[in-house]
Amino acid sequence: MNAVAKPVFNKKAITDIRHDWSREEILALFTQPFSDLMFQAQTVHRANFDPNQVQVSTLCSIKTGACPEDCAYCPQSARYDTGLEKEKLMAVQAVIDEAKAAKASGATRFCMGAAWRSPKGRDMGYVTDMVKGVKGLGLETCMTLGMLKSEQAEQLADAGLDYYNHNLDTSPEYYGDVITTRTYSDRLETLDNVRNAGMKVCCGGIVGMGEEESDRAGLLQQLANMKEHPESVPVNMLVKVEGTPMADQADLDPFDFIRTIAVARIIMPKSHVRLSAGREEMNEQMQAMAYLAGANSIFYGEKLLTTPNPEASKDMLLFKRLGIHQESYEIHMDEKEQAAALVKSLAAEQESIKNDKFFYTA
Ligand code: SAM
Ligand code: DTB
Ligand code: SF4
Repeated sequence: MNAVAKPVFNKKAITDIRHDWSREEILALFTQPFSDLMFQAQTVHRANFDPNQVQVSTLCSIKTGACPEDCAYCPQSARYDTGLEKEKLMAVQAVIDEAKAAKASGATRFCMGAAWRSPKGRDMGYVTDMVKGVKGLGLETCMTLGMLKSEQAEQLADAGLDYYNHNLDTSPEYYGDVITTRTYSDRLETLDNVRNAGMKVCCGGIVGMGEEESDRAGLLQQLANMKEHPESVPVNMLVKVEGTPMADQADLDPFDFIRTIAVARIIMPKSHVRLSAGREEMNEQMQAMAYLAGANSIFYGEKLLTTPNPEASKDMLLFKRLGIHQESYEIHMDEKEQAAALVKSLAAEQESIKNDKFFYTA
């Protein structure tokens, strides 16, 4: 006869924010029976969030391809022939137009990504204008531009950037098998600079890159043991792109992906956990299971940065079938400030080349 499962959590444990997780404790969460793990994740999720609410972000690649870094998963690295057409930095107005369209289709956060190792001095004025213009539309803003110095983080924070995305990608031990052109501690330094500048941190990683379960535990351990948990934790399933060194990587067991979401939910109870890249290859049942495991954020819109994502209408239909509603966002900027932000970004646009979606080779 089966023993009755003992309740694992007391009331305090489900809302407790801890920063002292050991690898063994995290691995013990991973390796327990699937049903027990899902029950714990649901318990934590329901104690901290509306379980039927999901935050919706749209991505925009403001500068595509020709990146000098060697991230083995990435279609935008100049080192791999992925057939991707490189593009110049988008013009400020073109970014604002895309943000307007994203807002009209229901997104509340607009995430701008650039295929850079780090932004250069001459880029900063343009990206800060993008932040101001997008914020002026009443959207939350997020950027991912590579490594940031503390002054650059401050400039972005001053422009009103809400979130900065910079992923640790994997465990410290597996990291060297994936990227050699920047170190784990470089990444931690950028994350410190973002936090010290007062922005919210969006930091997660990729699973399905040939790593072990212990590496997935190691990534989550790094995130949960930061001084403050990242407000947003994207869990990406590797998108295998022809031409990258990871194109032929073996598939990860889908349950191991769901387990990663569930453990992230348990050890970072108040963070938004994002069911991030890889949804195009997931069926609806798997996505529903990810929501059950505690995912409460997605990228919404037909494209991620360079690879496809499910159509917005399909996501809306799935939300309807599951009884999920979108998290709303209200901007607390007074109207004058909004108008000034828009005027400033439009003025910068006048200086850039006219009638061109792109600006300069960055
Ligand atoms: N260049 C900047 C950087 O790396 O910090 C920002 C853009 S980069 C494309 C943002 C993140 O996208 C990466 O850190 C990685 O986690 C994720 N990513 C890139 N290619 C991916 C892929 N093929 N599958 C899943 N996630 C991917
Ligand atoms: C994140 O963690 N995932 C997003 C976002 N942050 C920038 C990017 C996913 C990229 C997937 C591959 C591509 O479309 O190029
Ligand atoms: Fe460049 Fe970012 Fe891609 Fe790495 S992940 S190659 S830094 S765009």
